[in-house]
Amino acid sequence: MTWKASLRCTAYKVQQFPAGNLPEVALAGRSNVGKSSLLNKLAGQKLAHVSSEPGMTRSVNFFDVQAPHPFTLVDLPGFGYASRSKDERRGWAALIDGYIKRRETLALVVHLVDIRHGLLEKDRELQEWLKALGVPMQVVFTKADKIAKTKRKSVVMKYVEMGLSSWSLPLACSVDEPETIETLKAQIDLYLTSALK
Ligand SMILES: Nc1nc2c(ncn2[C@@H]2O[C@H](COP(=O)(O)OP(=O)(O)OP(=O)(O)O)[C@@H](O)[C@H]2O)c(=O)[nH]1
Ligand SMILES: [Mg+2]
Repeated sequence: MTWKASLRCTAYKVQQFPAGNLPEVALAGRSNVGKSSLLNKLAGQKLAHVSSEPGMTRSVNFFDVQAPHPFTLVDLPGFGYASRSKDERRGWAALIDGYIKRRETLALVVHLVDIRHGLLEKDRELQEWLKALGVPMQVVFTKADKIAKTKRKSVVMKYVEMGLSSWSLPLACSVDEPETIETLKAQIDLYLTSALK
């Protein structure tokens, strides 16, 4: 499935969010978990900035995607990164908060979690908060290449047994394994097809 994406808007403040006209799928998760990297793979081109240092994305970036079901893919700043100044962290938190609480077109949050770490406290807080707001979420374990293919299923099942909310069974993705990216694309497409009716 080929998707074509283009940047519509970069927002540093809630006031800069564009009018929502398409269903939105937002990538959320801790800093450095691989949100922007995954976005680039989904889009099939390098649109978002990636860094080995946590705290790279500081704005909310809206990308319009031409797909069987057109939608907007949103790259959010990461959370849980302690080494920035308090003011800066407060600004990002307000931005993520403002986006998730107020975005009427938000259809699905893809919650990215590092497969090596599983859900940490901040991930649990995000899940509780989304549940309380009634926002559907799909869990995706990132950096799957860090774990042998033969062990992935049992690792994912262990995290499932420990408790998590996900629209369908969590997926394990690696930016270096195109088949895992295709599976996620199919899942998002299925969500947009079936759940939004
Ligand atoms: N091994 C491996 N590394 C990855 C993968 N995805 C991302 N990375 C690396 O993880 C680091 C962080 O990637 P980003 O995409 O910038 O992470 P982010 O979640 O957008 O980070 P913030 O914008 O700071 O919240 C980079 O060094 C990436 O190369 C993956 O699937 N496998
Ligand atoms: Mg990023």
